Amino acid sequence: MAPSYHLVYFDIRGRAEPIRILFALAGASYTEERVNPSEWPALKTSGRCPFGQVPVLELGDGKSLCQSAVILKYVANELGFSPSDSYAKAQAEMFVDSIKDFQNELQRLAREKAADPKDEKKSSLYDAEIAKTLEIIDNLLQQKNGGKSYLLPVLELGDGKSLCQSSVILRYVANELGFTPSDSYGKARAEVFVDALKDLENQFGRFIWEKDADRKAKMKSSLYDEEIPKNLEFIDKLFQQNNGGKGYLVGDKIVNCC
Ligand SMILES: N[C@@H](CCC(=O)N[C@@H](CS)C(=O)NCC(=O)O)C(=O)O
Repeated sequence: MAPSYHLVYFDIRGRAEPIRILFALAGASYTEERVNPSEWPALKTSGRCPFGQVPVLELGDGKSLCQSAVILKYVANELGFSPSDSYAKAQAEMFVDSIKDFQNELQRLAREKAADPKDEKKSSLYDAEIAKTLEIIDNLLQQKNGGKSYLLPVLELGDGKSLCQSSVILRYVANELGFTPSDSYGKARAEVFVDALKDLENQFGRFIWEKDADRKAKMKSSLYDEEIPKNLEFIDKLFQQNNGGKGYLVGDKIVNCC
Protein backbone atom coordinates (compact mmCIF):
# COMPACT_ATOMS: atom_id res chain seq x y z
CA MET A 1 0.00 0.00 0.00
CA ALA A 2 1.34 3.49 -0.90
CA PRO A 3 2.32 5.46 2.20
CA SER A 4 -0.02 8.26 3.24
CA TYR A 5 1.59 11.56 4.08
CA HIS A 6 -0.24 14.21 6.09
CA LEU A 7 1.77 17.37 6.75
CA VAL A 8 0.79 19.60 9.67
CA TYR A 9 2.16 23.16 9.81
CA PHE A 10 1.11 26.78 9.93
CA ASP A 11 -0.16 28.54 6.82
CA ILE A 12 3.28 29.89 5.98
CA ARG A 13 6.29 28.61 4.08
CA GLY A 14 8.72 28.47 7.04
CA ARG A 15 10.10 25.09 8.03
CA ALA A 16 7.60 23.09 5.95
CA GLU A 17 8.34 24.56 2.54
CA PRO A 18 11.39 22.38 1.69
CA ILE A 19 9.25 19.31 2.54
CA ARG A 20 6.41 20.55 0.29
CA ILE A 21 8.95 21.18 -2.49
CA LEU A 22 10.22 17.59 -2.26
CA PHE A 23 6.66 16.24 -2.51
CA ALA A 24 6.06 18.49 -5.53
CA LEU A 25 9.33 17.47 -7.23
CA ALA A 26 8.47 13.80 -6.78
CA GLY A 27 4.86 14.34 -7.86
CA ALA A 28 3.89 12.52 -4.64
CA SER A 29 0.43 12.94 -3.23
CA TYR A 30 0.04 14.23 0.32
CA THR A 31 -2.52 16.06 2.40
CA GLU A 32 -1.95 19.16 4.45
CA GLU A 33 -3.35 20.75 7.56
CA ARG A 34 -2.50 24.46 7.63
CA VAL A 35 -3.15 25.40 11.22
CA ASN A 36 -4.28 28.90 12.05
CA PRO A 37 -3.03 30.65 15.22
CA SER A 38 -6.36 30.27 17.05
CA GLU A 39 -6.27 26.47 16.57
CA TRP A 40 -2.67 26.14 17.68
CA PRO A 41 -2.92 26.01 21.51
CA ALA A 42 -5.33 23.04 21.33
CA LEU A 43 -3.24 21.20 18.76
CA LYS A 44 0.00 21.83 20.64
CA THR A 45 -1.29 19.93 23.66
CA SER A 46 -3.32 17.34 21.73
CA GLY A 47 -0.59 14.70 21.73
CA ARG A 48 -0.28 14.91 17.93
CA CYS A 49 2.88 17.04 18.15
CA PRO A 50 5.54 14.93 19.90
CA PHE A 51 7.55 17.96 21.12
CA GLY A 52 4.68 20.49 21.04
CA GLN A 53 5.87 21.96 17.76
CA VAL A 54 5.25 21.75 14.03
CA PRO A 55 5.98 20.66 11.36
CA VAL A 56 4.70 17.16 12.01
CA LEU A 57 4.35 14.50 9.32
CA GLU A 58 1.73 11.86 10.01
CA LEU A 59 2.26 8.58 8.18
CA GLY A 60 -0.84 6.60 9.13
CA ASP A 61 -1.00 3.68 11.59
CA GLY A 62 -0.28 6.09 14.45
CA LYS A 63 3.17 6.85 13.07
CA SER A 64 4.38 10.43 13.06
CA LEU A 65 7.59 12.42 12.85
CA CYS A 66 8.53 15.90 13.95
CA GLN A 67 11.71 17.98 13.47
CA SER A 68 11.76 19.54 10.02
CA ALA A 69 15.23 18.26 9.05
CA VAL A 70 14.34 14.70 10.09
CA ILE A 71 11.09 14.85 8.07
CA LEU A 72 12.97 16.24 5.10
CA LYS A 73 15.58 13.48 5.24
CA TYR A 74 12.94 10.79 5.71
CA VAL A 75 10.85 12.02 2.78
CA ALA A 76 13.96 12.46 0.61
CA ASN A 77 14.91 8.89 1.35
CA GLU A 78 11.46 7.49 0.67
CA LEU A 79 11.03 9.43 -2.57
CA GLY A 80 14.48 8.65 -3.98
CA PHE A 81 16.17 12.01 -3.40
CA SER A 82 19.04 10.82 -1.22
CA PRO A 83 22.28 9.27 -2.41
CA SER A 84 22.53 5.52 -1.97
CA ASP A 85 25.98 5.29 -0.35
CA SER A 86 26.33 6.22 3.29
CA TYR A 87 29.17 8.72 2.86
CA ALA A 88 27.38 10.69 0.12
CA LYS A 89 24.23 10.63 2.27
CA ALA A 90 26.17 12.07 5.21
CA GLN A 91 27.66 14.74 2.93
CA ALA A 92 24.17 15.80 1.83
CA GLU A 93 23.12 15.94 5.49
CA MET A 94 26.07 18.23 6.28
CA PHE A 95 24.43 20.88 4.11
CA VAL A 96 21.05 20.40 5.77
CA ASP A 97 22.57 20.80 9.23
CA SER A 98 24.78 23.75 8.24
CA ILE A 99 21.77 25.55 6.78
CA LYS A 100 19.80 24.76 9.92
CA ASP A 101 22.50 26.29 12.12
CA PHE A 102 22.37 29.30 9.85
CA GLN A 103 18.56 29.55 10.11
CA ASN A 104 18.70 29.35 13.92
CA GLU A 105 21.33 32.06 14.12
CA LEU A 106 19.53 34.26 11.59
CA GLN A 107 16.26 33.93 13.50
CA ARG A 108 17.96 35.01 16.72
CA LEU A 109 19.69 37.95 15.03
CA ALA A 110 16.51 38.95 13.19
CA ARG A 111 14.64 39.04 16.53
CA GLU A 112 17.35 41.24 18.06
CA LYS A 113 17.41 43.47 15.01
CA ALA A 114 13.61 43.86 15.08
CA ALA A 115 13.75 44.80 18.77
CA ASP A 116 16.26 47.54 18.02
CA PRO A 117 16.11 48.44 14.29
CA LYS A 118 18.44 51.42 14.63
CA ASP A 119 21.29 49.43 16.15
CA GLU A 120 23.80 49.22 13.29
CA LYS A 121 25.95 46.72 15.15
CA LYS A 122 23.07 44.22 15.04
CA SER A 123 22.57 44.76 11.30
CA SER A 124 26.23 44.19 10.62
CA LEU A 125 26.23 41.03 12.78
CA TYR A 126 23.28 39.81 10.72
CA ASP A 127 25.16 40.46 7.47
CA ALA A 128 28.34 38.90 8.88
CA GLU A 129 26.44 35.73 9.82
CA ILE A 130 25.05 35.42 6.28
CA ALA A 131 28.53 35.95 4.78
CA LYS A 132 30.15 33.42 7.14
CA THR A 133 27.62 30.68 6.39
CA LEU A 134 27.72 31.26 2.65
CA GLU A 135 31.50 30.94 2.79
CA ILE A 136 31.27 27.62 4.66
CA ILE A 137 28.74 26.28 2.16
CA ASP A 138 30.79 27.58 -0.76
CA ASN A 139 33.91 25.84 0.60
CA LEU A 140 32.00 22.60 0.92
CA LEU A 141 30.50 22.94 -2.56
CA GLN A 142 33.75 23.80 -4.27
CA GLN A 143 35.77 21.35 -2.22
CA LYS A 144 38.04 24.25 -1.26
CA ASN A 145 40.45 23.68 1.60
CA GLY A 146 40.81 20.10 0.33
CA GLY A 147 37.06 19.67 0.81
CA LYS A 148 37.62 20.04 4.52
CA SER A 149 35.47 22.08 6.80
CA TYR A 150 36.83 24.39 9.44
CA LEU A 151 33.83 23.65 11.61
CA LEU A 152 34.78 21.30 14.43
CA PRO A 153 34.31 18.47 15.10
CA VAL A 154 35.53 16.96 11.84
CA LEU A 155 35.75 13.21 11.25
CA GLU A 156 38.45 12.28 8.74
CA LEU A 157 37.89 8.93 7.06
CA GLY A 158 41.01 8.60 4.91
CA ASP A 159 41.15 8.92 1.11
CA GLY A 160 40.46 12.66 1.47
CA LYS A 161 37.00 11.99 2.87
CA SER A 162 35.82 14.02 5.83
CA LEU A 163 32.58 14.92 7.56
CA CYS A 164 31.56 17.83 9.77
CA GLN A 165 28.40 18.57 11.80
CA SER A 166 28.34 16.63 15.05
CA SER A 167 24.95 14.99 14.55
CA VAL A 168 25.83 13.97 10.98
CA ILE A 169 29.03 12.37 12.28
CA LEU A 170 27.07 10.67 15.09
CA ARG A 171 24.54 9.23 12.64
CA TYR A 172 27.23 8.11 10.18
CA VAL A 173 29.29 6.37 12.88
CA ALA A 174 26.14 4.88 14.48
CA ASN A 175 25.13 3.53 11.09
CA GLU A 176 28.54 2.07 10.35
CA LEU A 177 28.81 0.47 13.80
CA GLY A 178 25.28 -0.96 13.95
CA PHE A 179 23.68 1.51 16.37
CA THR A 180 20.82 2.65 14.13
CA PRO A 181 17.46 0.93 13.78
CA SER A 182 17.26 -1.00 10.53
CA ASP A 183 13.91 0.41 9.32
CA SER A 184 13.69 3.93 7.93
CA TYR A 185 10.90 5.02 10.31
CA GLY A 186 12.82 3.76 13.37
CA LYS A 187 15.92 5.57 12.08
CA ALA A 188 13.97 8.82 11.71
CA ARG A 189 12.41 8.46 15.18
CA ALA A 190 15.91 8.18 16.69
CA GLU A 191 16.94 11.31 14.80
CA VAL A 192 13.95 13.22 16.20
CA PHE A 193 15.47 12.90 19.67
CA VAL A 194 18.93 13.93 18.48
CA ASP A 195 17.49 17.06 16.82
CA ALA A 196 15.19 17.90 19.75
CA LEU A 197 18.15 17.73 22.14
CA LYS A 198 20.16 19.88 19.73
CA ASP A 199 17.43 22.53 19.89
CA LEU A 200 17.87 22.58 23.67
CA GLU A 201 21.65 22.62 23.33
CA ASN A 202 21.40 25.68 21.06
CA GLN A 203 19.41 27.54 23.68
CA PHE A 204 21.90 26.48 26.31
CA GLY A 205 24.78 27.77 24.16
CA ARG A 206 23.10 31.16 23.82
CA PHE A 207 22.54 31.36 27.58
CA ILE A 208 26.16 30.43 28.42
CA TRP A 209 27.60 33.09 26.07
CA GLU A 210 25.14 35.91 26.92
CA LYS A 211 27.04 38.82 28.48
CA ASP A 212 24.13 41.05 29.52
CA ALA A 213 23.27 40.02 33.12
CA ASP A 214 19.52 40.77 32.87
CA ARG A 215 19.09 38.89 29.63
CA LYS A 216 21.18 36.00 30.97
CA ALA A 217 18.92 35.71 34.05
CA LYS A 218 15.79 35.68 31.84
CA MET A 219 17.32 33.06 29.55
CA LYS A 220 18.26 30.93 32.54
CA SER A 221 14.76 30.91 33.97
CA SER A 222 13.19 30.20 30.57
CA LEU A 223 15.62 27.31 30.06
CA TYR A 224 15.57 25.76 33.53
CA ASP A 225 11.97 26.50 34.52
CA GLU A 226 10.23 25.99 31.17
CA GLU A 227 12.18 24.47 28.29
CA ILE A 228 14.06 21.65 30.04
CA PRO A 229 11.07 20.41 32.16
CA LYS A 230 8.74 20.68 29.11
CA ASN A 231 11.10 18.68 26.90
CA LEU A 232 11.72 16.07 29.60
CA GLU A 233 7.96 15.68 29.92
CA PHE A 234 7.63 15.12 26.14
CA ILE A 235 10.50 12.62 26.20
CA ASP A 236 8.94 10.79 29.15
CA LYS A 237 5.59 10.50 27.32
CA LEU A 238 7.31 9.14 24.20
CA PHE A 239 9.31 6.73 26.33
CA GLN A 240 6.10 5.44 27.96
CA GLN A 241 4.68 4.81 24.47
CA ASN A 242 7.64 2.60 23.47
CA ASN A 243 7.41 -0.98 24.73
CA GLY A 244 5.26 0.22 27.64
CA GLY A 245 8.20 2.24 28.94
CA LYS A 246 10.32 -0.90 29.34
CA GLY A 247 13.71 -0.37 27.77
CA TYR A 248 14.58 2.32 25.28
CA LEU A 249 13.19 5.42 23.61
CA VAL A 250 13.29 3.83 20.16
CA GLY A 251 13.04 0.11 19.44
CA ASP A 252 14.48 -2.36 21.94
CA LYS A 253 18.20 -1.63 22.03
CA ILE A 254 20.72 1.19 22.26
CA VAL A 255 20.58 3.34 19.14
CA ASN A 256 22.14 6.65 18.17
CA CYS A 257 19.81 8.72 20.38
CA CYS A 258 19.89 6.65 23.56
N1 LIG B 1 13.83 22.24 15.40
C1 LIG B 1 12.41 22.21 15.10
C2 LIG B 1 11.84 23.56 15.44
C3 LIG B 1 10.34 23.59 15.23
C4 LIG B 1 9.76 24.96 15.53
O1 LIG B 1 10.42 25.87 16.05
N2 LIG B 1 8.48 25.09 15.15
C5 LIG B 1 7.78 26.32 15.38
C6 LIG B 1 7.18 26.80 14.04
S1 LIG B 1 8.48 27.15 12.87
C7 LIG B 1 6.59 26.06 16.31
O2 LIG B 1 5.99 24.99 16.32
N3 LIG B 1 6.27 27.08 17.10
C8 LIG B 1 5.12 27.08 17.96
C9 LIG B 1 5.42 26.72 19.39
O3 LIG B 1 6.58 26.39 19.73
O4 LIG B 1 4.48 26.77 20.20
C10 LIG B 1 12.19 21.87 13.63
O5 LIG B 1 13.09 22.12 12.82
O6 LIG B 1 11.13 21.31 13.29
